[in-house]
Amino acid sequence: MRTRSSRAVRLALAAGATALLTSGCTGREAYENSFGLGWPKPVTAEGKTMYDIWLGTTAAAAAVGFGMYLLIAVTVLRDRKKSEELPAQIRYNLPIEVLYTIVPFVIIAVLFFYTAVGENKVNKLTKNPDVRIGVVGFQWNWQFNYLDDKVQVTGAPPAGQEAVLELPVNKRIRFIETSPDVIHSFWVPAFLFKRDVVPGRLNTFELTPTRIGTYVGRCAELCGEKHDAMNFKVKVVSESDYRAYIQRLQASPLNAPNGTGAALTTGDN
Ligand SMILES: [Cu+2]
Repeated sequence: MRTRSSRAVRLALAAGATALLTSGCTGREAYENSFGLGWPKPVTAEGKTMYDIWLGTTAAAAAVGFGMYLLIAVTVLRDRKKSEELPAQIRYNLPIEVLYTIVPFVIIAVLFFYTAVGENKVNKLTKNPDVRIGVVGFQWNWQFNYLDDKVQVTGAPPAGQEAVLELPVNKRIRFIETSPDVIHSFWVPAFLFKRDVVPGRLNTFELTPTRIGTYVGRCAELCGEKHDAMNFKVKVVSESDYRAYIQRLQASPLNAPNGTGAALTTGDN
């Protein structure tokens, strides 16, 4: 029995050491390779803010959780039945009651503060964004309007050609969303950002992609029968690749404004 349990302990230690060694790195590298406690690494400047809030709230939740388990363990071990004598019967303890009213309030206030500050930072609109993209979510696909260059790309519904949104790296992109039918939701997990696309409204936000690459995009609002066909891709490319892409779009008559689906064009604001 003893041998088996000591072998289990040794195995657990070996597994832990292997995990540490294989993930062993420092600073920036550690950040790139870490698992983000369940979150992907953000590839936008704004995503870092949300990522930090996530890490902070998770750390706070973990601290509260460990604190509770510790208190339970102390009570279980210290106050277990020792004799037939009934322990002292206490009705209330004012200091402790005040403490467990104030402490959660302080925790919530701090979390609320950082959330509000982060939200304001991420929602901020600038006077002169570098690129303006009109995003139209419709049943059941996406249209991306390059408003500065007057070209557009439309994904073929329901599951034909996937809509691809190309964006230049390190440029501030303004997204202006709308929908001609029902509520959709523009979601790029790697951006750590999601915003509903609402008929009759122009939801506007700005993001700055910071890493070249191809990222998955989804509709995150159940919008009807072929909701699952509303997949798209975001390609973050260099400035020169972006210009070349826009020129290719301009050369194709299919991608002229209103070339496909006049009803879908986003208002220019
Ligand atoms: Cu949708």
